[in-house]
Formats: sequence, C-alpha cells, structure tokens
Amino acid sequence: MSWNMKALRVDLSNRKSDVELLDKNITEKLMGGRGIASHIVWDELEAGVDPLGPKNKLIVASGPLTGLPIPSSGKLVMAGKSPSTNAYGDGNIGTKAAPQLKKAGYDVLIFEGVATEPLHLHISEDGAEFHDAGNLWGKDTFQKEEILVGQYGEQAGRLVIGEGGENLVNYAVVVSQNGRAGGRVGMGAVMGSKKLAAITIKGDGDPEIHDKSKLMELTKEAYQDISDKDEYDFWKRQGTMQVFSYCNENSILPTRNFQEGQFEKADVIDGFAMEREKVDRKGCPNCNMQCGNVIEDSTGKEAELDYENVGMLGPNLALTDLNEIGTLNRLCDKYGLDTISTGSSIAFAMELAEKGLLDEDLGFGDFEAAKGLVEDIAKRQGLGDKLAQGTKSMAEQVGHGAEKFAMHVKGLEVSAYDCHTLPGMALGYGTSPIGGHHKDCWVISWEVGNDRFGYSDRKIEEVIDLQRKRGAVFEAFTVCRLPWVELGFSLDWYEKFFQAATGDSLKWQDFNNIADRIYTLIRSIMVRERGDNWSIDQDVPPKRWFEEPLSKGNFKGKTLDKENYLDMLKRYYKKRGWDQEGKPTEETLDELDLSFIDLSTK
Ligand code: PTT
Ligand code: SF4
Repeated sequence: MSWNMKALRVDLSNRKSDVELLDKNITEKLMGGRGIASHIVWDELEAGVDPLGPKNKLIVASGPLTGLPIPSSGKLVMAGKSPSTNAYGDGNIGTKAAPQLKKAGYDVLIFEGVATEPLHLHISEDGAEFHDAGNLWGKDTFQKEEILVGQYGEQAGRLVIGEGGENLVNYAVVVSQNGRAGGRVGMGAVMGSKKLAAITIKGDGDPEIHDKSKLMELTKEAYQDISDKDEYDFWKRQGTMQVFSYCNENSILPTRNFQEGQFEKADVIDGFAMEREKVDRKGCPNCNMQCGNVIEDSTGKEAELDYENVGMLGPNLALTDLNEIGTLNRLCDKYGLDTISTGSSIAFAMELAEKGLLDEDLGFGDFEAAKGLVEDIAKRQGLGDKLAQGTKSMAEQVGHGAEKFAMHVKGLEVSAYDCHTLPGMALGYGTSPIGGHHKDCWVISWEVGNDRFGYSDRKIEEVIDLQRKRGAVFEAFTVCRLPWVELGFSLDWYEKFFQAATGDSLKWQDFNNIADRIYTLIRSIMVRERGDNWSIDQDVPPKRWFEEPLSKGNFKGKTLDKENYLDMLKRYYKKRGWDQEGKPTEETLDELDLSFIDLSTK
C-alpha cells in the first residue's frame, strides 16, 4: 500500500495527540503531500484566520512514494496558511524526517493551537511526546540540530526553526540536516507562532508495500539508469549551479534587484567558479545525485550553495565574491530565513536607498551591509524589522511609488529568474498557486528555444503541463522532481513505482487529472480568502518587467507587454476551466469531482 493511512493530530495548546484514519476517498482524489495538505486547509481553516495565530495549522505531509527506497524519495511538504501571501502556502523539504514519518506509522502530521511555552515534539509509533524546549529556543538551527542529534542520534528526522521562525519573519523557513530548507512562504514563522522549536521523528516500522520484490527490482534499475545518464557527471559537479551561466547568457540572471538580466561579473561566481571552491556534496536521503554544493564561506565555515541562493544573494545584490555569498547563504540557513526573499528584500532596500526613498547608508555591492541586514531581519531590529515583513508590506509603508521596485507576486518574492524577456515564465510566476515561486513551472528552456517573446496558446499549454507535473504530481507523490527535470529520468518510472508500491495502475493521464483537481482546490482557497478583494491583478507579475526596459545586454530595450500578458492570462484561465476573473466555474468543480467546494457566494 505504501500508505499508513494515518494522520497524527497534535493539539499544542492542550498537549495531547490523536491518531486519525485518512479518508481513502480524499487520498484517491488528491493523493498526498500538497493534495492532502490543501484539502486540510480547505476543510479545517476558516477564511480570514491569522496565519500567525492559533487557528492556523502546520501540516507536514508525505505521499504514496515518500520514503520508499526509490531514488530521491526523502521529501516532505510543509503547509498551512502563509503569512507572505495570506492564502494556502507550502514548501518541499528534503529530510530524514520523510522516511522516519512513514516508519513511525503516519503519513501526515497536523499541528494546531499554540503552546504556552516553547516545545519540542518527538514523534514515534507511540504518538507525540511533548518536551519543554527552553534549551532550544533562542538557539540557531545548527545548534538546535546538534542538540537533537545528541539526544536522538543521527538517523532521527529533524525539522527545526531558527531565530527567523521564532521572531515570525514572514519568509522564515523550516531547516533540516544543516541546510535543507523548505517552506519559503513562511512555514518557519507558522511553526514559530506555535512556539514549536523543533520536531524529531523516529520510527521502527515500515509501511506495507504492494509488491516489495518488484519495487526493489525497479529501484535497483532506476538508480543505475540515473547514474548512466549523460548529464549525471556534470550534475554531480555543479548541481543547480549549472544553470547560472545559461541564465546570464540569456539575460535571465537577476541583477541589482532585477533591473537587468545580465551581470558583468557573472563569470567569477558561476558554476565553474563554484567548482573550484567546492569541498563536498550534500543532499537528501535516498538520493544518488546529491545536489548541495558545499564550499567554505568567508570565515572558513561550510556553506551550501544552490542556484537560487547565489542568484539572489550574488548578482541581485551586485556581490562578486563566492565566499561572501556563501556567508550570506550560511547565515540564512543558520537563522532559518529563505534565501530568495531575504536576497530580494535586501536588494529592494539597496535600490530604495540609492533612489533616495530610504534614509539609510546602503547600496548595491556592499557585503558588510548585506550581512548586517540578514542578522537584523532574523532578530527583527532596525531596518531588518521592516524587511522581515517582505517587500510588499515594506513598499506599502515606504510609499512614494516604492511598490514599483518590490519584486513579488501575491506577497511572495519571485525566485531568481528575470522575466523582462520571458512572458511564459512570467505567467508561471503570476499563476503559481503559492505566489512568486518557480517550483511549479520552469518553462524557461522551452521558451528560450521556442517563440521566446510570444504569448501563444502553445506556451500556455506548456505552462499548464509543467504546473501539472512539477507543481502538483511530484508534490503529491512527495518525491524530488530533479531526476526527471535535470537528468531526463523518464516519467514512466513513476507509473511503475506507483503500481508496485500501491497496487493501483494509474497512468500519467490519471495523475494529471489529480493535478488539475489540486490546482483548482488551491485556487478555491484563494477565492475564499480574498473574498471581495479578489482581482486578476494578483496574477500579474511585478511592474518593473512591464514598465522598465532592460538598459543593456543582448535584449536591451525589452519589456513584457501588459495587454498581451492580460490576454494570455485570460486564455490561461479558460484552459483551466476558470472564469474570466480567474475563479473556478461550477462546471469545472463538477467535472473535477470537487463538489464539496461551493464558491457561489464568494
Ligand atoms: C525552495 C527554494 C529553493 S528552490 C532554493 S534553492 W532550488 C532555496 N534554498 C534555500 C536554502 O538552501 N537555504 C535557505 N535558507 N533558504 C533557501 N530558500 C530557497 O528555497 C531543495 C531542492 C531544490 S534546490 C530544488 S530547486 C528542488 N525543489 C523541489 C520542490 O520544490 N519539489 C520537489 N518535489 N522536489 C524538489 N527538488 C529540489 O529540491 P521551498 P531542499 Mg526547498 C540551502 O522548499 O519552500 O519550495 O523553497 O528543499 O531539501 O533544500 O531541496 O535551486
Ligand atoms: Fe535532494 Fe538534490 Fe537529491 Fe533532489 S536531487 S533529492 S534536492 S539531493
């Protein structure tokens, strides 16, 4: 079966926990991970609850493929209502907590209420143990994990927050294994708001597998297939950093708060420069293509670099020293802050200061200032307190047109891809179910190779196809998508894994139907949350990409076209079965068998 068909519901206010059976009807309709988490948010959260209040819930969800011996299966979804977007939000984290959750006999954890004092929860077959976390609270993520390893051993799963989460930074993440980070929509802050310093998970069982010997046979072949791929060796050398030079060459690299797409010093911090500094590789459990690039930061400590981190903390701040970028990255991991939103918020402040909209001695290229700001954000002091609320909120406070420089969608800062010249990727950001994140749709290589500046139906179909697979199916299987995305590991494998694990013979067409259901469910949560404030403007990416042309590089003078974008957006809605305002229609809800959703009064 590969499911335990069990959730553990933990009431933090009253220090009690209960095991609940999962509803088979829901797991069949929406699968696990993002599917099951979004259903819990729809079902259990009233519209308008404070994301950092006691009525929000923190959901840790696995799927039918999570934790199996198959490649790259050590992933979990962390979900709830996001303080960044005030709607459904989630993130995907690679962690030993993934296989351990299954071994402990659960598929899902639901944390509700608020503890009166900081708590550490230990989860096992026996349920939840509540431990006072006075010894953990106030410590950074590395220190917390070190203490927990001492208590529970290296194999126990650990999910911790840093001071960023404790101090309710809007984009605080949950951290595991000293550098895996998930939930950039503020799931670390949700955990902090519940006074939950850490979760550890350790189990001794194994979920039932439909055909274990078949699964083991497939697993062996699959690992071999991955390591035989032509791209495998280069991936092991550079991981996600392999895309850095490509982004610069194609004018996509975020530079000085996305003013430009090319950075004059890109070659000193690209994937090859990183290789020269690389001392180790790290990654998630059950993975033979580990992608965490470890280098020494400017103080000689280990830092883990991915493309997003270097893009947002390097060229976007006009920094040119990889070790210094490593220092900023390491500080984000230490404090449990999302590197993307941290980089974007600091770049925003640097630009405002340079334009005279902020009375601070701050400018692009200033490493010491950036370092100070990361600490100030985590500790919520000085300017850091405002930056901790994200660029949308800070722009509203600054006024004088500052919103024009705030690079977010729905309150979540966009990831490290400049879209002055990418209408399809801009649509991906605009319609991502959790705000400005690239995870659902990285349509860039298709777009650069086909109809780069077009707003065609074909492009919309490509966006939807990626959103289905990346944004819904992999998040519902709850395994890493990178073997497929980066090495071309065939999608057929997942039908076979699914069959061997669960006994159900679903095909990709069936998975895609589940994906459409998940997307429409998350959209419905948004409709419910926004109520009378609903506007299609929320699906439009930052103004800068429409209004300020690139001033240099191979695409000098280019911007997105607003009229064409809005027309494409409406055609996107139609293909999704949503009305011209972007709300799911009754017919679509019926067709997708989502009759429990009623939007008639919204
Ligand atoms: C993801 C976002 C990303 S996406 C990156 S780098 W990437 C940043 N990483 C951060 C970090 O590191 N430290 C930190 N303090 N903040 C960080 N914020 C940023 O978070 C990550 C990998 C990566 S590396 C990617 S693309 C893939 N993402 C997957 C996904 O979303 N789903 C899935 N099924 N598989 C995925 N595989 C890959 O996982 P968020 P991780 Mg991350 C140091 O969670 O909120 O979605 O933000 O989890 O375990 O670190 O693996 O170029
Ligand atoms: Fe984790 Fe990277 Fe392996 Fe994916 S490819 S499972 S993110 S180490």
